[in-house]
Order: sequence, then C-alpha cells, then structure tokens
Amino acid sequence: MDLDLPNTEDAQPRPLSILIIGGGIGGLSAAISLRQNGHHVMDKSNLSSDSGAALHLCPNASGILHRWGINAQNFGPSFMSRYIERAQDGRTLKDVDLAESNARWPYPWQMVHRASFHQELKRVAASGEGGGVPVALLPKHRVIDVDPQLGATLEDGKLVPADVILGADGIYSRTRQVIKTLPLFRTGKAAFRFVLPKSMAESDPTTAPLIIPKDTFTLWFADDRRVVMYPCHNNEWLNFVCIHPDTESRTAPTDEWNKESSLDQVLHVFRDFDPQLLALFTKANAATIKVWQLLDMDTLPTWTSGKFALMGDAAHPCLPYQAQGGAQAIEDAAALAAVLPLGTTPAEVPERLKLYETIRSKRAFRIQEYSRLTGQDWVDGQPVVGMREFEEYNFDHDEIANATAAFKEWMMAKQQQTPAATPPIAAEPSTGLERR
Ligand SMILES: Cc1cc2nc3c(=O)[nH]c(=O)nc-3n(C[C@H](O)[C@H](O)[C@H](O)COP(=O)(O)OP(=O)(O)OC[C@H]3O[C@@H](n4cnc5c(N)ncnc54)[C@H](O)[C@@H]3O)c2cc1C
Ligand SMILES: *[C@@H]1O[C@H](CO)[C@@H](O)[C@H](O)[C@H]1NC(C)=O
Ligand SMILES: *[C@@H]1O[C@H](CO)[C@@H](O)[C@H](O)[C@H]1NC(C)=O
Ligand SMILES: CC(=O)N[C@H]1CO[C@H](CO)[C@@H](O)[C@@H]1O
Repeated sequence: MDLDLPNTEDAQPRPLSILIIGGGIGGLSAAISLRQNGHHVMDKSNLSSDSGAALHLCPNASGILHRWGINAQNFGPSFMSRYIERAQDGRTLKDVDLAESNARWPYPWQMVHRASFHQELKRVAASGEGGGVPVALLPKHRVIDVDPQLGATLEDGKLVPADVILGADGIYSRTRQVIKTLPLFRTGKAAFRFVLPKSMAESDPTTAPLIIPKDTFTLWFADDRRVVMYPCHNNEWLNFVCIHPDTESRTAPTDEWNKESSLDQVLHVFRDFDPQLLALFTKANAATIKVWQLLDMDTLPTWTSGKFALMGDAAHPCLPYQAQGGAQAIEDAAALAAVLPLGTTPAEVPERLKLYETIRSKRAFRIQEYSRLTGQDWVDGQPVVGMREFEEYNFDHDEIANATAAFKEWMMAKQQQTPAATPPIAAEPSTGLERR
C-alpha cells in the first residue's frame, strides 16, 4: 500500500469525532476515507449485508477504492468487456468489444456482487488497514433525530455528540428532513431483480446461445421496458434487472426495496420477449426475485446545515439507468476526506461541508439527470439517448484529484483574506493533500 499517512508526530492535531448515519456504500466509504485521514469515526446503522444482487463499479470508482486499499479482486469481479444490445425478439442491434476502449482508463470497469462488496467495505472500515483507527460500527442503535449543531439522538433517547454528522441513510433517508422534507415520486417504472447460476443457463441448449462465456453485459429493449443481464461473482452468476411500467407489477411507493415478487409476474410482464430469454428467466431462484419501484426526487436546495451533511442517495438519489449511484456515493466520500484532513478544527467543519457540497453537487446532479435521460422510453424502436452516451463525462473524472485541487484553491483564497496577524501555518491543512 502506498498511502501517505498523516504525520501526527510533530503537530499532534486532534482528530474530529465523526458520526455516520447509514452503513451502505456511501456511509462505509466515508467511514474508510475519514478513518484513514486519522479521524475517529462511528457508524450507526443496521449494517446488515446489502440487499440486491450486483452492481457496477465504473473505472474511476475502482480507482478510488484502490487508493483506499480495497481491491475488487478480493470479491470476485466480472469485467465489462463486451456490450450487446438486442431487440425484444432477440435480434442483435449492437455488439461492441470494449477491451480496446476500456484500455484508456487506468482502473477496470467491474461488476461485483453487492453483498460481497458490502462485506469487504465493512471489513476494511472495522480494520486499521491503510492507517487510522478502526471505525466503531454500532449496528444496534437506530438514529431517530439529528441536531445539526450537536449530534444525533438514538432510539434509547441518548444524544451522541459529534464534530461532524453525515446522513448516509439512502434514498428513503430520514435525516434528509434536517435539510428539507422532499417527497419521493414515481417515475412510472419498477425493476425486478434476481440472479441465477450461469452454469444452469449454459447447460440448457435453449438458453445456452444467449450466454457469452464471460464479462459481457447484455440488454434487451422494447419501447417501454428493458432487461439488463450481466455476470457477477467471478462470472458464476448472472444478474438481472428487468425494468418495466410499475403499474404492471403494482408496487407501492413505500420503503419496500425488497418487496417479494414472483416468476409468474416476471414472465407475464415480459411475455412479448424472446422465448429463449423467458426460458432463461425460469431458471431464477424464485425466492430471490424482488421488485423495486424506481423513485425520483426534486433537487435539494442544499446538502448541509451546521456540522451535518447528506451524502449518497440521501442527497442525490440516482435512477439505475446509468449505474452510477454507488459510484457517486464513493465520490462523495472521497471529496469529504479531501476537505476534512486531519487538523481540521470543529469550528472549521461547517464551511468545509459547504465546500464539499460545492465540489460535488454539480456533478452529482448532472449524473442524476443523465440517468433520467438514459431511462426514457424508446420511440419507434430507437433510443432517445444511447446507453453509453455519457460515458466520458461519467468516467473521466478523478474526484480525489479534483476535490484535493479544489480544496487547495479554496485554502489559498482564504489565506489571502486572513489578516497578517494569523500565522499562515495555522491555516495550513496539516496533511491529507498528499493522499491521492
Ligand atoms: C435496481 C438497482 C440497481 C442499481 N445498480 C447500480 C449499479 O450498477 N451501480 C451503481 O453504482 N449503483 C447502482 N444502484 C444505486 C446504488 O445502489 C445506490 O446509489 C447506492 O447504494 C447508494 O448508497 P448509499 O450509501 O447512499 O445508500 P444505501 O446503500 O441505500 O445505504 C443506506 C443505509 O442506511 C441505513 N439506514 C437507513 N435509515 C437509517 C437510520 N435511520 N439510522 C441508521 N441507518 C439507517 C440502511 O440500512 C442502509 O444500510 C442501483 C440501485 C438499484 C436499486
Ligand atoms: C433495521 O432492520 C430492521 C429489521 O431488519 C428493520 O425493521 C428496520 O427498519 C431497520 N432499520 C433501519 C434504520 O434500516
Ligand atoms: C473539478 O471538476 C469539474 C468538472 O467536473 C471542473 O469543472 C472543475 O474545474 C474541477 N476543479 C478543479 C479544482 O480541478
Ligand atoms: C481515481 C482515479 O482512478 N482516477 C482516474 C480517473 O480517470 C482519469 C482519466 O481516465 C485518470 O487520469 C485518473 O487517474
């Protein structure tokens, strides 16, 4: 590992106490990045294994994880090496070898099993790997209230004071109310999700032709519904996301991201698709089939108040069409670590959190918007916006470098305003800048 750790010996800066509410991808990522800065981090959430099947880690998200010492090789990635688009009747519309174009990115474009990924984030958070003290994972305590000047109140009525409070409690965030109560609204679509063993598909002559040996992402499109299939878990499982009009699976817009569904329902909603694909669906383990309503939210006026900040889906929920929500939560965590190096004082926290929002919001909102555009129904068998349209914007961004540079600029501008009486050394961030 080549992380430059904060040099705490001469300055002995006091670590911040950081309370994170939510232990999903965003909360655990921030726990890791801030712990590695030398802060004391507590994470309060259920911390069960992430539900859902698989997820993309786009190249730069892989790059950020790599710098934190997390290597997807440890949890069985598949790679996005070939991209196939099919019509609902099975005709091939596009078949693109991505090996060459992927070579321009320094880190791989991976598809990983969510539970394994979540386990690994949890493990690294609770370890001292990459420096810093282990995060205190406190799964038993549900947070019921946040005071953005003080800390958070737990179910037992106890107030936990903290220097920084992060709301990382996902799309159904309760801590979002600290900023504003915004309703989630229907987009008109829902998604079935399930996995099946790839070997089962390969051993059946009906379905075998649909299966490319490995590392291939396939989409089937009808105008108002689509099927996404990609491997995960060392290419041993096939992961499906089947997006369709929500009226046909009658999901309620409640907190039911794991709502049970059934094979019959999937087969009915996709009855006009290639019979080979339907034969593939029948191999899904019925118990794993879930349906999730795709909800959206208006833009929040701000993400921060006092020492409190929202991150991840709590701040900017992202529809899954661009597969970027997890990556955006990881980028939030990278930016938070850049603006909160060891040596940041509690009094400086509110302005640093504002800076985090300034660094992140434009990009996060833009990616939300791109995902909305990519999710539009096709018109007359043609996409309004292609699936890979925004790839450059999404991937060619290094949030560690970007947020670190933005923080440096901000510090310099601030120092120029500081009266000469203040020794410049006091305003200098002790470290963190060289961690990239
Ligand atoms: C069908 C689907 C497919 C997707 N595919 C992709 C993909 O391929 N690539 C990608 O990057 N993203 C994908 N996403 C999006 C991605 O899952 C989310 O953007 C990401 O999980 C957001 O992380 P988060 O940490 O903000 O929220 P979450 O991962 O939802 O975590 C929130 C956490 O907060 C906890 N919590 C909630 N309330 C409280 C409370 N009051 N107190 C304490 N804890 C609380 C929850 O238990 C949970 O652990 C997909 C999403 C879906 C649903
Ligand atoms: C924690 O888990 C329990 C049971 O799984 C669930 O009822 C509860 O809503 C969860 N709480 C949070 C904050 O996710
Ligand atoms: C950070 O990235 C954005 C584009 O995403 C860019 O506009 C901005 O100039 C970058 N900031 C710095 C300091 O590099
Ligand atoms: C963190 C990370 O991996 N950053 C990379 C993002 O992508 C750009 C361009 O492809 C690279 O230059 C960065 O190193």
